[in-house]
Amino acid sequence: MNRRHFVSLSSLATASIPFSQIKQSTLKPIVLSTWDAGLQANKAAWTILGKGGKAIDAVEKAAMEIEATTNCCVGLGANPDRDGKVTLDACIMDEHANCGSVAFLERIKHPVSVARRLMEKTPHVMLVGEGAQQFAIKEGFNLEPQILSTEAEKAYKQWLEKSEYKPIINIERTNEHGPFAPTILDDGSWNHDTIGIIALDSNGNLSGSCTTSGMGFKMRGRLGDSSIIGAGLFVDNEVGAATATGQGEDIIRVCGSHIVVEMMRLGLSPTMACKKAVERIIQKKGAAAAKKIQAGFIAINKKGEYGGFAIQKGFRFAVCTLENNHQLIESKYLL
Ligand code: SD4
Repeated sequence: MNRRHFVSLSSLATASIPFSQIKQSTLKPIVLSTWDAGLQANKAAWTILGKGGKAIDAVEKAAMEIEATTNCCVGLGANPDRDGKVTLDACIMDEHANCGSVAFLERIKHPVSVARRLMEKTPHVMLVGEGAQQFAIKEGFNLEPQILSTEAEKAYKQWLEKSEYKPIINIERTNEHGPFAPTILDDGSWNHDTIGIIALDSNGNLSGSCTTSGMGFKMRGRLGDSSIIGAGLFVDNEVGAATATGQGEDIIRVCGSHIVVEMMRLGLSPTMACKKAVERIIQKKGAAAAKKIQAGFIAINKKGEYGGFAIQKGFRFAVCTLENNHQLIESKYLL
């Protein structure tokens, strides 16, 4: 992604729309992605969904689009762990409840595609670390050089000055911008490191994907929610799909995306279902501690209704439907 493209996304970002002003669509297809980078992801997804293609292909393509960027978001250009190595987690889930997940994967450009290959070609759901890398290489994925992107190297050097291990997801890179800075900062970098994508295709089938470099400067080997089916992503083709972003540890504790889908099964709208998952995190963590973290969910139900909810202000998600062409939406929030 070049600078000009960033600027155009940034200007779109400032034009985000409060959720209440968005016309709800009950038309298929629809794609929803977390954060401002979701606009770019949705555009990639729409090249498939807009032509009547399958949701599973769309969510993989959208995740790949962002994995290929080199600006401290997700993929190999992202922030490293505290040992200076980029380690990636991703998962994918289709309309038949097939799922694949890779975690602690190094030097592979498209973890989401390795996850899909695992889902389609093996009896397993998860592969981690060296085993995941071996599988990827055997499947023809290139082993990329172990180097940091310019942005990540700069951020890592800055972090090394204090080497403070204070992982606060989604607000950790905002010191000079205030606690809840925009999701695209003035220097063009993103203050988050994950993208989750959920889609309903024109045949009425749901799928989702989620890909991340995890929390910047994390402990080596640390996993968040993003590659955990039920936490970072969950799809039930009879009901709906949900994905999460934010402090992975707290999302795992409540199995967040699974809660959202189960709440939709009970009849809640996608927005209210996401709110329930946020409330559960706050209930478990306590309001004072929850104020210090961010976690957000987005969801689509089988009818193509959609919504999102976060703990804090500042979470946005992108939607594309036939009626709402590439909108960025300010999520509702609780605290
Ligand atoms: C994690 N949930 O690794 C991810 C981080 C994230 O935007 O969502 N960042 O915990």
